[in-house]
Formats: sequence, C-alpha cells, structure tokens
Amino acid sequence: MPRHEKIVILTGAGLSAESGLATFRDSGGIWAQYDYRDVATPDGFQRNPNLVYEFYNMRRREAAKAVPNAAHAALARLQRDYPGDVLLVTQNIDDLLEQAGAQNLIHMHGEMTKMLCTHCDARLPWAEDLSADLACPECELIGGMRPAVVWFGEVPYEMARIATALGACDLFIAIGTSGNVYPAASFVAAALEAGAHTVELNLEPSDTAGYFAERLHGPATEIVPAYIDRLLSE
Ligand code: BV8
Repeated sequence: MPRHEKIVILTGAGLSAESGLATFRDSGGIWAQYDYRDVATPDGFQRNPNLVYEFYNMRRREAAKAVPNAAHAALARLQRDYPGDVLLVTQNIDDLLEQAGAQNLIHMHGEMTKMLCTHCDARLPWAEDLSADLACPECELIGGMRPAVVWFGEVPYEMARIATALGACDLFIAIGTSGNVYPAASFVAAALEAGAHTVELNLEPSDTAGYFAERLHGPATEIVPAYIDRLLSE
C-alpha cells in the first residue's frame, strides 16, 4: 500500500528555468521585459496582435531549443514507478514534461505548440510562428489564429477535473511557482481542505509558502529528484 494514494503536483516556470526558459517574476524575467497587459491579455491581443504573435513566436523558438532537465525526468519517473495516482498540473506552456515522458498531465494555461482559431474555435498542433495573415487549417478563414494559451482574465483549462483531483488528494506538491497567479495559487488551500500533506519545492519561499506543511528550497534539478527518490523508497 503506497504511503500516498493520490498525488497532485502543480508546476510553474521554475521547473523549466534550468532548461534555459525564462521565468516570469525573477529578476530579468519575462514581466521585466514585457507588460503582461500588452502580451498576455485579450485586450493586448486586440490592441496589437503583432506584438503578441512575436512574443509567443520568440518563446516558442526558445522552447524548441530547450531539453527536459533532471526535474522533468524525475516527475516522469514518479508517474511511471509510483504505485499511487500522480496527476501533473502545469502552468507552463512548454512541452518539456511530455518530452521527458510524463503522461497524466494538464496544461491549465494552455500550450505554445497549439493554435486556437477565434473564428471556428479549432485547437490544433502548431509548432511554427503564428501571424495575422495565416488561414486556419479548419475553417480556412484568415486572421483568427492565436496561441492556445490562457491569458489573464481568461478561464484556465480543465478546472473541474483539477478541483476534483485536489478534493481527493492526500499529497500536494508545488514546484517552481511563485504563488502569484490565481486560481493556481489557491490549489494548496484546496489540498489542505482535503487533508493532504502539502510540500513546496522551490528555489526560495513562494508567496504561498506559509500554506505548506513541508518546504524544501533549492534548484529544481537538485531538490525534485531527491524528493522523488524519497517518495519512491518509502
Ligand atoms: C482567471 C499565459 C477566472 C501563458 C499566464 C483582474 C482581472 C482579471 C483577472 C484577475 C484580476 N486580478 C486577479 C485576477 C486573476 C488573475 C491573476 O491571478 N492575476 C494575478 C497577477 C494577481 N488570474 C487570471 O486571470 C486567470 N484566470 O482568474 O479566470 C476564473 C478563476 C477560477 C476559475 C474559473 C475562472 C488566468 C491566469 C493565467 C494567466 N496566464 N500566462 C504564458 O504566456 O505562459 S500567467 C503566467 O504566470 C504563466 O502561466 C506562469 O506559469 C504563471 C505563474 O507564474 P509562475 O509559473 O509561478 O512563474 P514565476 O516566474 O512567477 O515564479 C517562478 C518561481 O520559480 C519563483 O518562485 C522562483 O523562485 C522559482 N524558481 C526559479 N528558478 C528556479 C525556481 N525553482 C526551482 N528551481 C529553479 N531553478
């Protein structure tokens, strides 16, 4: 009988930092270079679509050069080898967890390698640059293609499935997230409500560190494999 039957793991930009992908709120991070209202809101896209296309095209090209790090690999290993259920909920829009072999995975803020057509709602894989002059492969209309990501003010994906998993979990782990963005930052409170043990694995204490029963700080490529080795040896 595993020590924990249902594990929910929330990950953020800090998980991909050591793969070379910028985080948002660290010094020199993405929000130090761009105002989120210009590039991560529907209004921003309305106002200046080309800036938003370029913002995601640049990040998609960066992500295409990145490879999974030891923390991504450890999470895939946990899913493969742990006898209990392990659900990964990521705020990240890169596909490094999939590349590492993770399966049971929800991208609650969407994926940069998928496009969404604002004319017909088609959501399709799209690894190339996006621009205003492209025709949707589904409805063939031009000018409606946007990254299939969740901007501020938009509803994150699979919230019902996440809420159900949080309500039933007995271990909740947050990795590489600053606890600034809702509803993801409220997941630890839901896990506590469900009676789960809560663990923060982060470079430094997050804004929600106080909610966690256990906190380990350090680079994800060190503390995540170590913690997962512990879980697998219990
Ligand atoms: C919603 C897009 C309703 C994709 C992102 C006013 C108007 C409208 C909404 C609001 C409002 N006021 C508040 C809100 C809610 C808003 C919100 O939370 N705002 C905040 C800023 C106050 N949220 C929303 O709008 C959300 N939608 O509320 O809809 C609703 C709610 C519930 C149910 C139904 C409907 C939508 C939020 C999604 C926004 N989209 N990105 C993209 O471009 O990537 S947000 C952006 O922040 C990314 O998705 C990112 O993943 C996310 C969270 O950031 P983190 O991942 O935590 O990254 P960060 O840089 O902050 O932290 C990195 C951490 O890693 C740090 O702690 C650092 O120490 C650590 N670290 C660094 N290096 C390492 C490391 N750790 C370990 N190892 C390392 N090497």
